[in-house]
Amino acid sequence: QQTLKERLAELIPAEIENVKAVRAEHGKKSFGPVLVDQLYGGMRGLPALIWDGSVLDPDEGIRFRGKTIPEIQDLLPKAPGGSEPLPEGLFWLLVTGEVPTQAQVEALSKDWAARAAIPEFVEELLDRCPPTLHPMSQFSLAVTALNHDSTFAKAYQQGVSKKEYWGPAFEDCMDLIAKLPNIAGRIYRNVYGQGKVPAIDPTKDYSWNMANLLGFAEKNDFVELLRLYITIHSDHEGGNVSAHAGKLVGSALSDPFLAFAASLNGLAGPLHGLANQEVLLWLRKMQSKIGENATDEAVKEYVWSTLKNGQVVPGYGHAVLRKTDPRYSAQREFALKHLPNDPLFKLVAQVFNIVPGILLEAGKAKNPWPNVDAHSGVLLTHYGLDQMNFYTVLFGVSRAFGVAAQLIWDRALGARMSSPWSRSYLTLIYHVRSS
Ligand code: FCX
Repeated sequence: QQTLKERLAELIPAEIENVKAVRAEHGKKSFGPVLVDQLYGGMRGLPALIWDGSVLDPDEGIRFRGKTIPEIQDLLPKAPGGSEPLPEGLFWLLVTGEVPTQAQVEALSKDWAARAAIPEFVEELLDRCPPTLHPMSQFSLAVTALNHDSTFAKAYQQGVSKKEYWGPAFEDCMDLIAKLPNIAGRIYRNVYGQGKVPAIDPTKDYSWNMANLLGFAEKNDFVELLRLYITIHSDHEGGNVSAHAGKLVGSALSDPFLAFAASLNGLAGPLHGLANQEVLLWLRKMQSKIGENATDEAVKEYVWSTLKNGQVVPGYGHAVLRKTDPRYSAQREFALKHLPNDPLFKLVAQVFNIVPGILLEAGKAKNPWPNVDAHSGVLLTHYGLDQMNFYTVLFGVSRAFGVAAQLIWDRALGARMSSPWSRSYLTLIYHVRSS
């Protein structure tokens, strides 16, 4: 049976030719104008990056290699007795564009389990972090430190040819994904005093091991939740801060560990991945202010007070999406199936009925609908993982899948160092006035 690396080696030459051909024939054509508003507006809507794993449609949401979330839930291999897709399969799909077999996915689980150990000095580094250091900062430190054993950095120092970059980059990306559960598990146990980190079980899948490292593997529904969670958080096209940062830093031929640490630092921002922590904090504050089982009127008043205080409603709005995030819907489906009577889920559903109307009435947000972060925390809390400042770490474990897949292809296709042109205000004014 073919390994992922062998399949990739077959796919790369044709893809190199495709890119060459498209650049030769269309290289001087425009792919859209650049508006002055986009320069000041966070580059919204500016098509400026190649990202192959996924594409985000404002109305329909994410497609992974052309497939929607319900499609991948249906098509990708599952664990024995499970009904959620295994993230191993999603990674295969992101890298190759092909749906893997059950045996290929099982081989990936084994491969990652075999690569999962982290160096002792990284364990010590984490053990020395004060529990008051945010879990995302600890996560980023540890991932940066993995660069110590980077196959790519070593190969580069030894003068590897450009044509061979993708091989060592692939090895680093596999190591990166494989080692994240041990890092995340250690942070969780250190920060929240949850005892010794258990060993990886090489007979189990990635998500089971992640759940076990956190101490929740005996709850089968939690393991299923993690399989879904990692799958849907893996990739969201290339323009979001974490994906973009990883690609940008990787383009300097910083190895995948350094590149992904940059992704994590971006994900740690409250407008991006940290929003899943913020949502839970916001819901808990709401409960302490207006009590549980509050009326719609009381919830409305609380939402308005958030806006009047100059704060955003966390978990709502999106830079690209203009409808309810299908990642939100997938998690809502999971909640309806597994925890329909959970009081916090009921509050999340009540908020879902109220917030969009208020954001529309307030008239600022271009998208009043919920995003992925509005729902993830309530699911984790239900199973007892209620340490909200850990939530973004799980988002980070998942995001590695999408960033890694693109880093491999960027090295395979010889992506050049990213270097867009920046202009000063005065240059801009001169240009627009004289054109
Ligand atoms: N609550 C209140 N105001 C909001 C809002 C919200 N949920 N969403 C957008 N707005 C405001 C913006 O702050 C902006 O105000 P300004 O004109 O005073 O600067 C205005 O509406 C227009 O913003 P808009 O174009 O709709 O949104 P942006 O593309 O600028 O920003 C984010 C998108 C996601 C940053 C924004 O909607 C937000 O802050 N949401 C809350 C935080 C959040 O949930 N982030 C997670 C997003 C995502 F899923 C992820 O990356 O993980």
